[in-house]
Amino acid sequence: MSVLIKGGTVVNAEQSLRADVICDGGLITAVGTDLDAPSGATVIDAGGQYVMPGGIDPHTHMQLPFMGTVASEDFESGTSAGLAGGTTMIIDFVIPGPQQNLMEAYKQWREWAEKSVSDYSFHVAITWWDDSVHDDMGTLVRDHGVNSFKHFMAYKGAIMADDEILVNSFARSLELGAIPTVHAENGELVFRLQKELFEKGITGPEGHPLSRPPECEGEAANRAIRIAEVLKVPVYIVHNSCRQSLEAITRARNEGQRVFGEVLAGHLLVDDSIYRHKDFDVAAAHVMSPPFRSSEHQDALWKGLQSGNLQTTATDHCCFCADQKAAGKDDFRLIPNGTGGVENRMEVLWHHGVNTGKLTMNEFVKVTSTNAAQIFNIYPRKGSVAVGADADIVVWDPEATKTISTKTDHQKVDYNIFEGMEITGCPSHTISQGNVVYANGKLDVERGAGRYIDRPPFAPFYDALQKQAQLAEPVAVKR
Ligand code: URQ
Ligand code: ZN
Ligand code: ZN
Repeated sequence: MSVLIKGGTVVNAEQSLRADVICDGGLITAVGTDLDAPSGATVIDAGGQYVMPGGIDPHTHMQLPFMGTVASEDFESGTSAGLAGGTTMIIDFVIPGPQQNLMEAYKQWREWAEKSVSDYSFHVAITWWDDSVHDDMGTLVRDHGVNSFKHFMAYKGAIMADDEILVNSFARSLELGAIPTVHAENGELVFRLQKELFEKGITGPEGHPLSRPPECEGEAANRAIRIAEVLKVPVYIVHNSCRQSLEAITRARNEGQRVFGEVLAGHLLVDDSIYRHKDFDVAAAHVMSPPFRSSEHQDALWKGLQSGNLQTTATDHCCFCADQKAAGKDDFRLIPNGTGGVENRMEVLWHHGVNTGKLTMNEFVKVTSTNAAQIFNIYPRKGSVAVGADADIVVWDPEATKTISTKTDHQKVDYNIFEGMEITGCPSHTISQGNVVYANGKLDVERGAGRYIDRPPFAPFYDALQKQAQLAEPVAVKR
């Protein structure tokens, strides 16, 4: 299928220019003025619209088995919802249980993801440690295109990584040319605060944010950053929700340490008063970790994006419906943690970021696509409207208006954390692998069309270490 996107303004991270775009064979084959349509091409009139790299959401959990249930969104419906919102690639997570073989878990998630309708990749979580984990990390980098390893510093008694795991895995990541990423909350402190609150009789969702104060996040973010500093490895902090973790990142970056920070659309726009809502279902629908915070933290996070101290935006799309959240009806600790948003990330960021002047259009492209592509080493294949790049494109109508609601959502969750939000600016068309998969409100996707995207290691480390290993091999001395 070939597509001519005519009359639009191409907006990349570095520049905007009036140009037509031709996609053919899954790639962008031409970017220029007054291009003619190849014979049989689909022509999209992009007059008055912006032609941007498809969004990359570097943090989703489709059909995640978690806290005794399974997330309601699967890879087919979740990637479809992403396309409806202009996101053309997700990076999800393989999360082995403690003592579970990494390759077995990786194989399981690869099977689950085969039904995806758009491209995807996986961070692999390190939830335990022994020599087999060390070796499997190497196999995943060398043979399976994994260049990032996740560490949950929260979730004691489940998937929490202690300092021993962090230190071993961070060091191994450096050897392999991979980047460690962390969910930064002090799991021991959270566990204790949860217990104290519950024993005091605070059992409802209002206990959730009380048990996870921003100081717990700031401590863990700083600890992960300091471990990375000593081991001389880059580090990526996922879903920063507060001033304290941002301060840890900013300090390190100001000292030249290679630290990256991610922020969720939800943490920029939803505040913690929701946990005191009289309706349990509404409050529980917002239980995710780290929790939504007060406006003080939202303001700090916006400044983090504007200053460049936070580089990517994501959703942590991990959906649980009311019947699942009800598991914590009498004990907030049992409410499955997670909220949706993969369909709304770009439009809420455009409305509250670009329309308000907080972000330029180019900065919007950086934080919704290009930076994630560069950090996870798939740029310029992804994250750019340029000849030779994958034809993953969103045609953005800056005048279109909508009111966000589960009633019109494609994502499979019964509560939208942005419910009722009126926005201006959203996709008119989404192109994935050169196919028009979303046009004027209608999806036209194919189950299984999504591809697993290999993310190469940051070669210099890996190659150098391989050479070093060969040199170190004892050479048999001929007598
Ligand atoms: O912690 C995560 O990122 C996963 C388990 C999704 N849930 C959440 O509350 N963030
Ligand atoms: Zn997390
Ligand atoms: Zn997550």
